[in-house]
This record gives sequence, structure tokens and C-alpha cells, in this order.
Amino acid sequence: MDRPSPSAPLRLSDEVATALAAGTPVVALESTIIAHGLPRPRNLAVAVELEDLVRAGGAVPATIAVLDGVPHIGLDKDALERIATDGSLRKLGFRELAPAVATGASGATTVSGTAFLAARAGIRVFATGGLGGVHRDWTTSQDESADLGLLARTRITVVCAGVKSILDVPATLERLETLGVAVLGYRTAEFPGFYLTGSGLPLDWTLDDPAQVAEVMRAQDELGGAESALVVANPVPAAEQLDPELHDRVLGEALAAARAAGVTGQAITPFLLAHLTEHTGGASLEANLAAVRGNVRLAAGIAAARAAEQA
Ligand code: PSU
Ligand code: MN
Repeated sequence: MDRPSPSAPLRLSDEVATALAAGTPVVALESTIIAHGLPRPRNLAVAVELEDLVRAGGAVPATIAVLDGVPHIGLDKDALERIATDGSLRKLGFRELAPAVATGASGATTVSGTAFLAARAGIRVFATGGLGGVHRDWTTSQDESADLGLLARTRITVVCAGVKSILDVPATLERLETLGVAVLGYRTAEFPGFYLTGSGLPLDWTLDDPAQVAEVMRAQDELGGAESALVVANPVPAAEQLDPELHDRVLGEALAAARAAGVTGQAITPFLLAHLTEHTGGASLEANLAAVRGNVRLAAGIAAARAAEQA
């Protein structure tokens, strides 16, 4: 276990608690992608599939959400179903956790909310689709996801396929640098483009297998000091990426539609994602899912490599 688990107010599932106590691999999964990032009813099937992929990779899945004011680390079938079907769930980033706990609210956790709770529970590896980041209208809106700041102060390894092109990708990479968050390309020297295999932006570090990632995690621990995260950037396979021309065209339309509708703040990411899914005839959704599946498999491999190293 990476650090002692607080006894309250987190509720660990029996399976997760047992795995953490035994030092067997655990992978945290976020719930915002299920509740707010994917269309129904496909989202429930995906939630179950992602957990199965973690298990197939030799790790225990810990999907994280806040239910009736209790942060849950590891959800049973009923809870997963609730996340996928309850339209009233909040979207909970890190700063929303204490108000949600205090008021008994329920919500799905974003990367920042999930990373915080996972680290508090002693989970070191987390798989998601894409990180939040700097929005394209940042100079006027100042909209930068809380994901970035939280990762600057949380010791966790996040496997992602980059950040969505709905964001300002170069600015997001600059912010990660400023914040001191290392970004490792997994079998690539280019930052992935989420729906696309590449973004055209170079990365300084490339690693080729999960054991190497586990070594970087150990080096972080040995160096000590600042509790920054490690971002492992894992591209969607080229055969499963969205057609780049379709991507560029529909993205431009989605951004214009968001501006026209005056969508801002927490609502903007779900709005753009839904627009892309609809206007690519579902192709963006398939690329999104391919990216997430790959991330979940790799995260399980990293968690297993770390457990083997520490055994
Ligand atoms: N990337 C995805 N799907 C998502 C999100 C990101 O592929 O649903 C979610 C994540 O939960 C991320 C959040 O943490 O959007 C960022 O939202 P905001 O920009 O409001 O911080
Ligand atoms: Mn935001």
C-alpha cells in the first residue's frame, strides 16, 4: 500500500480493501466519464467492460464516486448502475468533495476528484480517457480544469490518451510543465491526440513497457518531496483513431455550437463530447472507447509491475 488509508469518510469495497491490504494491484477508474461523458445506455456496458478489462489484466478495479455523501472506492453492480442511469448526479471535482460529503450529495468524480480520493485510499494507478486541461478561450474565460492543479500535488500515476482536442492542447502541456507534472509517452515521442493517435506535439520522455513506468514511480518516491503525479500518455492505436479530416471539421462545428449556445463552465466538456458523438455518427465515441480501453489495460499492467517490484 502506498500510504495509510484514512478510516473515514471513505468507503472501500471489500475487494479493494483486501487487495490494498495484500499489496495486490488496484486500478482506480473515474465515474464522470460514465455519468457525463458517454451516452446512455452504452455507458453502463462500458463501465462494466472497463472493470472486466482491469480484472483481465490481473488487477482489482476501483471505480470511484460519491453516493449519498459517502466517497466510495470500488462500486458494486447496483452502484455502477446508479452512476450510469441517475440523471441528477453532480459532477464532482476535488473542490466539490467536502460540500458533497457534508450535504449528503451524490455525484460522479472527475479526474481531480478521483485522483484525490484514490490517493487517499492508497491507490497509486488510475486510468481515464483524457485529462481536463486549458480551454481554448482561456484568455477570456480563465477556464482551466482543476485536474491540472490537483495532479501537481497528488502522488498518483494517471494513464490517459492525452487531452481532447476540444481544449488548447499546447497550452495544457505548458501548464503541466509549469506545474511540475511529468508526462511520459508510452511507446511514442508525441503527445497523443485523444481521438487521434498523435497531436503533433513532442514529448521529452518515451517508455516502452509497464516495468519502466513502475521504475519511474519508484524514483519519484525515492526522490521524495513534492507530491506530483505522473502522466502516462498512451495513444489510441492508429487503426482505431478517428478519421483526422472528420475530426477537424466536426471539432470546428462543435466549438462554434458551444459559443452560439453560450455554454460555459462545467457544462462545456459534456456539451462538446455529445456534439462530437452525434455529428461523427458515433465514430468519435468508438475512438474514445478504444482509447479508454487501451489506457485501462496499460494501467493494469503498470499496477501489476509495481506490485511485482514491491513484493
Ligand atoms: N475526458 C474524457 N471524458 C470526460 C472527461 C474528460 O474523455 O468525461 C471529464 C473528466 O472527468 C475530466 C473532466 O476530469 O471531464 C474535466 O472537466 P472540467 O473541464 O470541467 O474540469
Ligand atoms: Mn472548467
